[in-house]
Amino acid sequence: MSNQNQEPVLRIALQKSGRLSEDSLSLFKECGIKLPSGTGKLKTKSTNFPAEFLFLRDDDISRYVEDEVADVGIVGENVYVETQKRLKIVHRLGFSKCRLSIAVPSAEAPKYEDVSYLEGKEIATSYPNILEKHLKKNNVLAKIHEISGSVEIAPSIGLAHAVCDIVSSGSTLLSNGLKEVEKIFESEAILISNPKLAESKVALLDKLLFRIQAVQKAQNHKYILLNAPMHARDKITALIPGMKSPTVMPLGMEGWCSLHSVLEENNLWEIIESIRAAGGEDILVMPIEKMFD
Ligand code: PRT
Ligand code: ZN
Repeated sequence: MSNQNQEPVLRIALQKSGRLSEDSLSLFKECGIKLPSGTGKLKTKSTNFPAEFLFLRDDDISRYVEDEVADVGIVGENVYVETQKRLKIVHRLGFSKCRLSIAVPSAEAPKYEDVSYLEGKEIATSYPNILEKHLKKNNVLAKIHEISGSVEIAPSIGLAHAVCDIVSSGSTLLSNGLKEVEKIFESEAILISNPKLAESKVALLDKLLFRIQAVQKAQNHKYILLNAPMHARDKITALIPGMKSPTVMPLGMEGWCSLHSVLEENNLWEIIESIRAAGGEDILVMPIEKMFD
C-alpha cells in the first residue's frame, strides 16, 4: 500500500538472474543509480535515487507491472508480446537481442521455400501466440504444440516436424540437427510501464529516461581528435560535423591544426578512411562516458 505522505518511489522489476540481468544492472550503474551490492534479496532500494528494485523471473515481470506491484520493468520483447499485456513500451534498450525463428531438420530444409511448407505440420514452441499470428497472417493451418523448454529436441523425439524458438548464435539449433529457415520476430530488452502511473512516478520515470538516453547516446558515439594540414581543414570538418561543429585549434607546428569532434560508432571506419584520404593524421578515437545535447 502506498502512503500519500511518503516521497514517491519508482518500483522497478528486473530479472533476478538470466540473460537480461547483467545488462539491466549495468544500465542502472551507468545511470548513476546505486544499489547495495551483493544482497541477493528479492527487493532492494537504491541508495541515491528514489527507486526500489524487485528481482523476479522474467515471465512474471509483465504481470507485476500490470498488477501495479511494480511501476516499470525490463523484459524481452518476445515475452512481452507473447503474454499480450496492454502495457506501455517506454523505451527500447538494445541489449539481449535475439530472434524468434522457424527451424526444421537440416535434411528437410531444402524443401522449405516459404511458410506454406508448414501447412498441416506440427510445430513445437514456447511462443504459441506469436507463431499463431504469423501462421494466420499467411493463411497456413498447422498444429502448434506448446512446450515450455528444450523445444529444440521436439523433432528428434518425433513430437513435431518443426520448431519455433529463440535463436541468438544459432549453435543450439545446429547441435540439434536443425536449420533456421525463417525469422518471424526480432527482440531486444524493453522498458515497459503501467499506463496508469501517477504523475509523481511519471516525473521519476522521465528522470530515469533522460539518464538512459544519455548513456545510450554515449555508447553509440566516440570522441575523435586528429591533426590536419590547414588546406584539408574544411574538407575534414565536413566529414565530422559533431554536435554543433568541430573544435579547431592551431598546432605549434605551422600550417597544421587539431580537430576535435564526436562521431557515430556505426560508420566510424568509413569516416576514418575518408579523413586519412583527405590528409588527416594522428587520429585518436576515445569513448564518451555520457552525452547530453
Ligand atoms: O529464470 P527466468 O525465467 O527469469 O529466465 P529464462 O531462462 O526464462 O530466460 P533467459 O534468461 O534465458 O532469457 C531472458 C530473455 O533474454 C529472453 O526472453 C530473450 O528476450 C533474451 N534472449 C537473448 C534469449 C536468448 N538471447 C537466447 N539465446 N533467450 C533465450 N535464449 C535461449 C533460447 O531459448 C535457446 O534455447 O538460448 C538458446 C539459443 O541460443 P543460441 O545462442 O544457441 O542460438
Ligand atoms: Zn523465464
